Amino acid sequence: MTEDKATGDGGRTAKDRQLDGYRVSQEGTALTTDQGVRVADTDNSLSAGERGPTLLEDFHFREKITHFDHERIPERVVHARGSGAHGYFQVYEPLTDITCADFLSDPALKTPVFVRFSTVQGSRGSADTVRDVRGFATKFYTRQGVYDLVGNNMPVFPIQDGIKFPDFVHALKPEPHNEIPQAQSAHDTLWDFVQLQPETLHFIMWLMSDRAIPRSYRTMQGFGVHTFRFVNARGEGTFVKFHWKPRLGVHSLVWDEVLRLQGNDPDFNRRDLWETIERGSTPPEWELGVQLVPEENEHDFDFDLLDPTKIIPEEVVPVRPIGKMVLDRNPENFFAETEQVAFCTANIVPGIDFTNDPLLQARNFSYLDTQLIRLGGPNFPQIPINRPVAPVHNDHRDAYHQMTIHRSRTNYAPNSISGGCPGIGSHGVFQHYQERVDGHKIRRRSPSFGDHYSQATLFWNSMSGWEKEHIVAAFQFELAHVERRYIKERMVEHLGLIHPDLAGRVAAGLGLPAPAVTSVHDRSSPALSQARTAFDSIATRKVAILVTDDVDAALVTAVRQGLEARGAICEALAPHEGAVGELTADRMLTSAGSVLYDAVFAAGGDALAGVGYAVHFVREAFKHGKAVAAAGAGLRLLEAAALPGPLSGVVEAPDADEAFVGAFADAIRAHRHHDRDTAAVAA
Ligand code: HDE
Repeated sequence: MTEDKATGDGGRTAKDRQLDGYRVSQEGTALTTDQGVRVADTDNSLSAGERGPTLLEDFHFREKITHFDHERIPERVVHARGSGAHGYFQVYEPLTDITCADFLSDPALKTPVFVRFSTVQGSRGSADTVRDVRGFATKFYTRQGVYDLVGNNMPVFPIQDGIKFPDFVHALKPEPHNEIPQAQSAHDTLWDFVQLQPETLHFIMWLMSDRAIPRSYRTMQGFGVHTFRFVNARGEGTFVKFHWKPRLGVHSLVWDEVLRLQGNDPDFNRRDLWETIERGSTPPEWELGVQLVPEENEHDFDFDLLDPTKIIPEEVVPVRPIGKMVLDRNPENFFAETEQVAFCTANIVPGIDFTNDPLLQARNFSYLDTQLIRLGGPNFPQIPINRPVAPVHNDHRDAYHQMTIHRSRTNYAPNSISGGCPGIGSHGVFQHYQERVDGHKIRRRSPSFGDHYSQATLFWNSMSGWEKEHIVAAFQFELAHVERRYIKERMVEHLGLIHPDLAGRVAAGLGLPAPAVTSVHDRSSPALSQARTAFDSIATRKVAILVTDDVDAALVTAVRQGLEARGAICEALAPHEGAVGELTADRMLTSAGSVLYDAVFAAGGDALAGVGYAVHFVREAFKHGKAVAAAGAGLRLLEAAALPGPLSGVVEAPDADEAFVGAFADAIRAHRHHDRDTAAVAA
């Protein structure tokens, strides 16, 4: 059982080797029917005469069309649009004192994983960059069976009890009469639900924040959301909350950029993940952290640990880093892997268990149920991407798409004919945590779930100035799209209970009176602010270098080399493809919007200042808070762009020396310069 150790076999995991058995290459093959019969012609159907009717006996035609007619399966009812990747997880040190999970016991072990990131509201073909929660679902192929950590990029959920999920999702999705709007929360039904269901409010604060518009799947956090349980070999439990922290920090887009990206590249997040993994130099990486709460401290908080609309502030219970995950291989076939992967919160392994969080309990039912319709029957765990690497032996039989030829003469237990096999193992078996449960059968929300405002206030209090500005603007944008005035008014009232400052600012934009001031607490959790994330690297940031034929090639090379040595990705953009002076354009300027880049360097030559699209490009990048640099003849472009100043993140110099490159890199490292958010510049 050492095949998953960190060394050997070129870094390939047990899952890779298992998938090898299903991988098929078409190279050098001849076309056949599904029955293996070689085909002579696939361009013309069999007909009675050249201009006559098509014949029913054309089995190749019928098979080809029939297969095509059945190519689609239902998309996921939520999280329909997603992107997946393979990788591995490695624990830093054995956690055997708190959990008997094998994959958390040995730092030398690389457990294969498959991760699927997703948006929630939109259809499979919707744009990536929308205001939405992102799914962050991880399948660990452990030696003890499959463990699924099916999380989101926000640590709280809009509802407390799973029975409200259909209501929430119906309200969120396009409205039923005209199926508008696609992948947007800015419409009446969502906000109607929110104003009537204040348990949504903490989540709504997150949704209105920049967390809902991540720059990349690689720069967002992941959360298990629920409180789970670790269980050790002695059967002792510890409450646990899971956190994924991206190595490159938590970075977001800005709203205007989001809107323009939907046209420029609807696959922006998907492409970013794919290209980064293909490039290989800085594979996406997260650290897994846990917040641990001993069983006896369950009631030490002013909220209920079982309430999924609450966080445990990191300042109260610190996040302990326990391991890292690296995604280093793209799927080979989107449908076979990313579309057919089936996650389920009930897929747990020894050492991890549930709690009575009512949302989690509902999920444990929903996920298996949904796969039955989506993947067409109970044998979906046999689909290659879903197969555990641990051996599977049981008496489940038959059903649609059975892939296994069970040779046993028995399919029941107990049996004597097959020697009692498969028998009950004695070690490594899953043992449910022995929790005492006692109560009346009732339909009632626990009073301990009753406070819907304090943590929404905590979130607001924890934001920096620019984050608050973005939240206010998001509320204004969303509520401006709501037709019914009373819904806006009710929302402003709710916001007043979160923070009068928030309510007043949102109300002002909507032309509504600010609600009466109520007193709110002033506690904060600084760890919630993106202003405190990692800004230590420019690795994988994309830099556009604007050039024209009269460009100084040495200038471009110096800057490019300096930035690439720091891990950035540079592309030279010129008014035309092909040779530009002594350089070669990576892309035609007019085929690439500034929104596809994190920074822009105006390199020149002299002609650049006269290229209208280049002027627009720089102004737009500036408007979106990006690092803007110019040197040599490129300075003229900055003059033509007439950027307001002085504002941060604009770097200018006659020559591109090391100091210039260093200053530009520092400006890029800051990700976005938010003092420009309100700068009066049209782009
Ligand atoms: Fe899900 N959710 N969910 N959810 N969810 C699904 O399962 C559901 C919830 C999450 O990439 C569905 O296979 C209910 C919380 C992710 O394939 C479905 C409830 C969290 C994904 C479903 C929740 C999530 C799903 C749709 C409330 C964050 C995508 C297709 C009780 C912790 C997984 C599917 C992937 C997918 C039901 C609440 C995250 C219908 C009933 C809380 C990341 O089963």
